Amino acid sequence: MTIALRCAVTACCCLLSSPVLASALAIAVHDGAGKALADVVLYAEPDGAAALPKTLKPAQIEQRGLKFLPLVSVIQVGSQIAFPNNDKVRHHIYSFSPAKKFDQKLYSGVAAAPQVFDKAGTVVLGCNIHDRMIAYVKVLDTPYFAKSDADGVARIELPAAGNYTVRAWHYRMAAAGAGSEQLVAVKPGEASTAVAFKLVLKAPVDGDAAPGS
Ligand SMILES: [Cu+2]
Repeated sequence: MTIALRCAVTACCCLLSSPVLASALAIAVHDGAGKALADVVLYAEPDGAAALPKTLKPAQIEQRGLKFLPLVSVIQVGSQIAFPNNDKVRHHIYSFSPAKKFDQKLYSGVAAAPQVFDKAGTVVLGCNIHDRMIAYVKVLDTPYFAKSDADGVARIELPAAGNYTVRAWHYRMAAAGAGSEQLVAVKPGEASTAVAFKLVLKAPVDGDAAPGS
């Protein structure tokens, strides 16, 4: 190892081992009846005009058993999603959503090119052949996001303490605004700040909402 390289490695290790006061949001989401709510997209935007870092991770939505998996995806603007078809039948994916319109004609396997989602918004995916197939993609400007698990719990790691606007989104939410947004003050030295959301949902329609509606 050259001296220059050794110095670089040592400096790097020092940076990694220096005490970093991590901040995070520990979020719990329930529906109007108090039941834990999974598949809620939660995201935080810091107050002020600080530039948001891009941490683009390629994602995928597979098709299996005539379903899109996962049902709900959350990505930062500019991210790519691949659409591997793991069914024996072909699918024809489309979106009419203004944030991302596309039409991927009938294909099998991994023949579909990944799509880049370059505008913030909500994208609803459907399949032209199988009407009941539906998936939701939430495309966000912020890299600070998470999705609630089966216990209605999510954790968002933050770069620093400060004031954040935290929002919750569910595909069956009655309306944005009502209880879906809060201002949260994250104090320095507080490892995790608890946030609770209660979202009022519309009743599920049989087969859920039609894609593109
Ligand atoms: Cu299909």
